[in-house]
Amino acid sequence: MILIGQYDSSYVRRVAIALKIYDIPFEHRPWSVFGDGDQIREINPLMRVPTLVLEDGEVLVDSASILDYLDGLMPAERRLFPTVEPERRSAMKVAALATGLADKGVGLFYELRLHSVVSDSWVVRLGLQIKATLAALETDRAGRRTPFWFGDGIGHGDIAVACAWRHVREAHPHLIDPSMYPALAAHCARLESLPVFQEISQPFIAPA
Ligand SMILES: N[C@@H](CCC(=O)N[C@@H](CS)C(=O)NCC(=O)O)C(=O)O
Repeated sequence: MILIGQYDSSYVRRVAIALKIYDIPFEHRPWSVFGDGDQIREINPLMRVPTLVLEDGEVLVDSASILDYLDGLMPAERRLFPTVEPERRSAMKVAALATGLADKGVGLFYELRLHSVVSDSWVVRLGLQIKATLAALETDRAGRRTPFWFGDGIGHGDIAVACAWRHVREAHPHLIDPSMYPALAAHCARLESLPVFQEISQPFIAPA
């Protein structure tokens, strides 16, 4: 398998971390969506990362579909989402909030960086969405005592939250006061200390 995209993308990072946890070998092509956009478009018409090229040449796009495919390669007991309800829907909700948070963070970055006339109302809305989502995640995490979100083992929700938290904070250093989200900050710090998070890591680089 070939994973395309840089690890400063929270979506690419969470796919790479899952690949590592699943012990699935892959080649990494750290192409930039801007600098290497033409190359990416030849493989993925959306010009987005992550893009995963499979052994048979099939190209998978979008982190949720990619992870769903990878989960299907694993026996139920190794999957990073629970396979039974209601645990599955709870974990998917946390992961969806985290990826939605990442979407808002990326959207805010593009709005501020790429638009010659920035929409103030859109920027305000994105900021509200980011902070409200962080507050919801904080409340949920603060009510739990387990080392990971849903118990003793890492899951997709944990990974998605930690990747989105880091990306949003690095892309928007003045937007978030981490002291307002102590449970979330501690959760993400614990994950960042894991060897797999240290290996699959790249500080945010603003596109030129
Ligand atoms: N929903 C997508 C979002 C991926 C995404 O937005 N990736 C960004 C990089 S962080 C990207 O490719 N941006 C370029 C673009 O959208 O043109 C996923 O989960 O994979």
